[in-house]
Amino acid sequence: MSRSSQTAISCTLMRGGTSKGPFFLASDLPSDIQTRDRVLLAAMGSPDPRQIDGVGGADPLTSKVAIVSRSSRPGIDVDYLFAQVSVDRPLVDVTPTCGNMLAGVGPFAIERGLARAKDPITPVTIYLVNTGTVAVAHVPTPHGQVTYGGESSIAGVPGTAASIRIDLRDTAGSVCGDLLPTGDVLDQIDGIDATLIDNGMPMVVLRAADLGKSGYESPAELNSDQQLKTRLEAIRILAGERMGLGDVRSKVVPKMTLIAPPQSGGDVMTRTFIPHKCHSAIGVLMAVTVGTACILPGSAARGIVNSHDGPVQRLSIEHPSGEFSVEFQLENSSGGLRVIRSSLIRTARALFRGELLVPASVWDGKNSLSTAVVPQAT
Ligand code: NQM
Repeated sequence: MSRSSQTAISCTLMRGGTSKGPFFLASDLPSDIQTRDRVLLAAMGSPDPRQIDGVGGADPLTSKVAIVSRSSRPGIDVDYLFAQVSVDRPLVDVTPTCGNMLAGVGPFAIERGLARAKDPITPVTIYLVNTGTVAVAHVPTPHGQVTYGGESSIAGVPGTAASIRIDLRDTAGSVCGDLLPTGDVLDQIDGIDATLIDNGMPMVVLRAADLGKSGYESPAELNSDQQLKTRLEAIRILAGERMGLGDVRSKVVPKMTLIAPPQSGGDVMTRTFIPHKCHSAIGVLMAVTVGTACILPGSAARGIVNSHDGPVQRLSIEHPSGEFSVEFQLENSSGGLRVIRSSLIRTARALFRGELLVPASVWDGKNSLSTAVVPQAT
């Protein structure tokens, strides 16, 4: 594996939804977690605001890694571990998952021989290691070949591509243990109404107006508002404690969403911080979680969101670059309203296949899961 002073690791660079990053087979990475994280930092070029010495795109949305392996769990095709590599800090966070990178997992699994393609669509069942939840990605595979070209467009990605329907189940409490980790649908933090919720992503949902914002500002405007960012971080730290996440100063969760009445025919307007930078759109599990907050009676979204009725509800979540539709299947149980399935459409594309090189001083290529030496019994 080691060529001159570099170690070569087999890799596919993929766009998954509105995110992008290298996809690795778990067996090609170091088995030891500290070494693995050093490899991921070196691969992306972190820490450095430009990630100049790596393949990261100098933005949280393009500083993401997917690690995929064949699953040994019954009924599951592959395990997907997501890693958020900080751009400017030497940190790799595997606390939350990423639903955008998830869109690339099905095609990658099929192309790397971890799932067998069917004609015309291959359902790939994926275990999300970070959150312990399961997703089924329906990958277009006419004649048993992954097809990336198609007619679907998603906000934040130019052009069109083949649509991948993703069904998510049992996402409630993915990191916090409960859908509403404080037990309440509405809390007060720092004098402000907030819904603290985790339906796949720990989130704090706040009304933009309560922070003196319209909710229609551009991400650039919000990103340059230091006063707002300081206030949001103070709320996030308090919320993180209450959500059972401990001290979240060096964690990327909870993420923060400001909501406002819809502007373009959707159901609610959003501005989401991940967690310190305003997203140009909204993440997948963030949309699922914010959408759930919008459906729950008595949440911070009351009076803002267009409400729907029935066991299957489609919510259009507006964001800075368009809208994100999520279909929710609901059940009314003794414990209240429950989301039993969320479905959405993403697209993905393999951009590059080859070897990613990291300095051999970071990793000499030994002790990957595929080459790990099994100690002899004595
Ligand atoms: O919520 C951004 C993204 C995400 C996360 C982030 C995501 C999700 O838009 O499922 O996809 O949280 O940094 O890719």
